[in-house]
Amino acid sequence: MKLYYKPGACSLSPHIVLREAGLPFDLVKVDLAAKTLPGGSDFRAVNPKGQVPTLALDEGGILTEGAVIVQYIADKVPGSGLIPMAGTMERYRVQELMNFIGMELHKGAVPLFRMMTEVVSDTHRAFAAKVLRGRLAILNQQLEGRSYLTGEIFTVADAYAYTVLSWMPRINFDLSPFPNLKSFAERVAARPAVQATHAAEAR
Ligand SMILES: N[C@@H](CCC(=O)N[C@@H](CS)C(=O)NCC(=O)O)C(=O)O
Repeated sequence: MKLYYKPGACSLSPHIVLREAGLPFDLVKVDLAAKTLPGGSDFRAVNPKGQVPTLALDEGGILTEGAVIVQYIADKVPGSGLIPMAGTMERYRVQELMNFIGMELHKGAVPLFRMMTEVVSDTHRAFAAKVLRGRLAILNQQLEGRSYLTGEIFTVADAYAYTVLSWMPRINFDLSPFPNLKSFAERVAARPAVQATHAAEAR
């Protein structure tokens, strides 16, 4: 497998999951602004969406959409705990969380990034921040009395939530009203696979 990524972007989540799963993979850094690959070729020839994460599969073809990519990876290592078995209620709970993280948190944070300053009005920005605060309060509540989002086992939903939370300093979003989110982010950051992921993306 080959993961197309941009350091610190939402591709961090499948990158973490690949390392947690212990599977072999290659990394390809994408210049998202120019939509080019190392060497200068057009990234859109690989993925017409021009977005990371993109996973090139061993059997050929690509898989896109981070919330689906992480399930594909985790299903390759049954028993890793990264995702409950398909068809179980526990699986739907993880999917419910990932949909919430993707639709409400990931996309909800986008208007707050500095690169959006010219296209997002102050009113829109203030509204987006208010909505995001409310959604983060829900995630904070979900973590009450738990180490990870579904309990004591690290799943793909935790990798995605951690990725989105890692953007909060960059968008000047104060997490101090959410102590469970802060301790969760620290707990995930301390995992050896997560540290290895950050080290690889810093190279
Ligand atoms: N729906 C996609 C969204 C992925 C996404 O937003 N990727 C961003 C980086 S975090 C990106 O590639 N942005 C460049 C672009 O959209 O042109 C997913 O969930 O994987």
